[in-house]
Amino acid sequence: MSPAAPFTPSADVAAALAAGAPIVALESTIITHGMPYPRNLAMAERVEAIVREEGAVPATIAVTDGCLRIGLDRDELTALATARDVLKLSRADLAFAVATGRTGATTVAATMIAAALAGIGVFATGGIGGVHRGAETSFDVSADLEELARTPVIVVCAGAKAILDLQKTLEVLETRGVPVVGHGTDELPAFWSRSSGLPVPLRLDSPAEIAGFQAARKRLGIGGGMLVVNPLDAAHAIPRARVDDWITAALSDAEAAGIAGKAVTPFLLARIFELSDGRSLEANIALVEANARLAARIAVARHR
Ligand code: PSU
Ligand code: MN
Repeated sequence: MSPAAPFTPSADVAAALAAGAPIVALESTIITHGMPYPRNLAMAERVEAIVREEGAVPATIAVTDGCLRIGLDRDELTALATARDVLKLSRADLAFAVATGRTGATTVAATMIAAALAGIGVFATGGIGGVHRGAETSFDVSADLEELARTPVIVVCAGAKAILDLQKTLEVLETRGVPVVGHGTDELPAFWSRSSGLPVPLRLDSPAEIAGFQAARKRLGIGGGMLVVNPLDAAHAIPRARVDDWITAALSDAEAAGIAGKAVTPFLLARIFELSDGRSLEANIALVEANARLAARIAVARHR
């Protein structure tokens, strides 16, 4: 990489980029703000191993001491998983962390920006941010949606997190021209649950078809990303009615505590983890692993 490159790849990622080999981007906010230590670290390491099993190279993205890193080694993942006061970076503040020499974890939006900068076209996460319940008064809409509209990366997730208003999230994605593709499903998954009661706009059942769809969008000059929604397997999924009780309780706790802005999603995830006696975390880990596997298969299919 020339000194002018705006990011620093790991040796593995640099080699894969040079060889044109399949790479899967992974985010770091899920590690620092989405799960407690030590499960966050075990999840991050397992997800990387799954991507490798499928024949792709994992690239976990973060900013460390102002350096935009694409691909982290074991020690660096450990440092991130145990660090305190890590910034949560989105489009608005990714460059702030770089300019001020800070350490920050990248959200879906910031990870997409970094992936596209490096030429990585596939990214796996748990659940994207979206339109929050009550957004008509709070105006809380995740920057992830806007990023999907503008940045050409395939994002594999288990839907938007079910703490959100999923119907409004789908409406915004449609308005902004983001395809939402159900992988093997006609129904939008609801993160910890397989079902949301909402139809998914498009459906494709294989990694090759998903890769082909994004290639066709590119040929037609249609910019922007694609959202692939992958339902969690039935063994790990939690019935929607159970989850709804935890969400309702967590939302009222957040309101009572005056939580706003970037803190909302991490607060709700942590509260639901407590209310569910850890069940939500088990489901969250299982769905991230499944999404990483599918993303790696899509990355491999793009290279065929
Ligand atoms: N998926 C998970 N856990 C998470 C996230 C995704 O399973 O914590 C993170 C992603 O980084 C996503 C962020 O971008 O939650 C959404 O935050 P917000 O609602 O503040 O935009
Ligand atoms: Mn928000």
